Amino acid sequence: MTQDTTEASAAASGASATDTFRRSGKLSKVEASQERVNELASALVGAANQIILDKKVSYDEFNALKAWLIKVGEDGEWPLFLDVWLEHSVEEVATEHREGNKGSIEGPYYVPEAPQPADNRTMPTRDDEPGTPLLFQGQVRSTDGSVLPDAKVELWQADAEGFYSQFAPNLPEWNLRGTFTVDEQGNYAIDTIQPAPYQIPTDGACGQLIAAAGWHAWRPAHLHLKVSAPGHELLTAQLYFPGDEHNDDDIASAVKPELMLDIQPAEGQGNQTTYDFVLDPER
Ligand code: MBD
Ligand code: FE
Repeated sequence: MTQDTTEASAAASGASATDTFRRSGKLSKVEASQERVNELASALVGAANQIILDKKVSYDEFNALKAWLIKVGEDGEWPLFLDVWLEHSVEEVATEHREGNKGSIEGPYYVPEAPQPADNRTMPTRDDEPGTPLLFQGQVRSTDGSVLPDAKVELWQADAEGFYSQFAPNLPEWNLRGTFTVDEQGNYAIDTIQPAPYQIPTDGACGQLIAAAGWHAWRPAHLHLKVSAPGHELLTAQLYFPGDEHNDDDIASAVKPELMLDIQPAEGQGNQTTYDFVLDPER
C-alpha cells in the first residue's frame, strides 16, 4: 500500500471549510430587508473609508489589500477569517440575554451529524491515537435546576497534534467527533484525549496577514461542544485547559473564565474533568 503523505495546507483546509459552510444550511435562514442591508453596508463602507482617511492609506496599501482579499477567497479562507476575527462579537450579541451557561464561537470546523459511538461513551480515535486520555463528564440542566434527560452533547476537537478530521489529511472521517446522549439524570461521560493547542494555517492568506502584522497564529487547546435539549436554546461552547499559554491571547478571542475546565488526575490513566451545562429555555 502506498502511504498517503499529503500534508496539511491552508488551501485544502480552507476549501473544506468553505464547502462545509455551503452545505450547512445556514444560508437558507438569511433574510435581510433593504433597510437592514442599507444600514449595515453603509456602516461598514463608512468605517472603512474613515480608516483610509484617518490613517492616510496609500495606493500601494490599497492594492496590497486588494491582492490580499483576492487571496483570502482563492485559499477558501473566508470562513476562517470571519470566525477567527469577527465571530466572537456575533456570539456576544446572540447570547447576551442568556442566564444559563456561557457559550463561545462555533468556528469553521463543526460538521453536523457526527455518529453516536456504540457505547455512547468513547470518542472515535485511531488505534494508535496519541494524547493524554481525558474522561470528560458532567450533567445537563435547565436554568431552573431541573435535569434534562433528553439532552444531547456533540463534541468535536483537534487531535494531540492540533488537527481536525475532515479539515486535515489522513484522518478517519469522524475521528474525534461524536454525538452522545445523557442518562435519566442528565449525566454524560465521554472518554477522549486532550487536544493540542491549535495553530491556524500559516501558509494561506490569514497566515500571511498574521506574519506581516507580527501577530501569532495560536488558539489555546479547546474542546468544542453543542449541547441541546427539547424546548431549550442550543448551546455552542468551547472549554479550555488551565495553564495553556494562549488562554490569555487566543487569536480568536473566544476564551471566557466560565469556560475553564478543572483538570484532575484520573483514577486510571490520564486526566478527568467534570463540567455541568445549564441551558436556557426557549424564549
Ligand atoms: C479553530 O479550531 C477554531 O476553533 C476557531 C474558532 C477558529 C479556527 C480554528
Ligand atoms: Fe477549534
